[in-house]
Amino acid sequence: MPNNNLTITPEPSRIIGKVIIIGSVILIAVVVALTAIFFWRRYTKVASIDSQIINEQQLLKAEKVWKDNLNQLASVDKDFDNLTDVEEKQSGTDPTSPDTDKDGLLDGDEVQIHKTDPLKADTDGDGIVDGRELRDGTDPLKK
Ligand SMILES: [Ca+2]
Ligand SMILES: [Ca+2]
Ligand SMILES: [Ca+2]
Ligand SMILES: [Ca+2]
Repeated sequence: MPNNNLTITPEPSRIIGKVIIIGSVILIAVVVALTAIFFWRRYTKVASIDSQIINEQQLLKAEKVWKDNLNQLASVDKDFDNLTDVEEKQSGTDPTSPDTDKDGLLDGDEVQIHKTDPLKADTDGDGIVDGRELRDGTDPLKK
């Protein structure tokens, strides 16, 4: 009677061969997985740095726009009297009136050219308003 068990039961060398194959498959899988994790981490790190740079650029852009707006706001002269709204606030004049004290001289001309008081129609108090003095050739700063 032939021994069928011999053909069914794997030889010890075959078992070892199978173990080696399974072992190397597991090893390869682990190596592939580790490599994948390594590259994934590296990629996500690079991506997060990229997004940080983009955020910084956006921030710089926003800051520039804000500064431009601020500069534009500072250079606005609503009433065209040669004083910007910001300068009018500093000198106390009305940014919506080109001649706050109604003496015939523009606020900007009083501050920058004639050195007269843009808030006083008659800077030197002699009874003649600044605009009239300049037209008459008298000094609006001296009585
Ligand atoms: Ca003005
Ligand atoms: Ca004036
Ligand atoms: Ca004046
Ligand atoms: Ca005067």
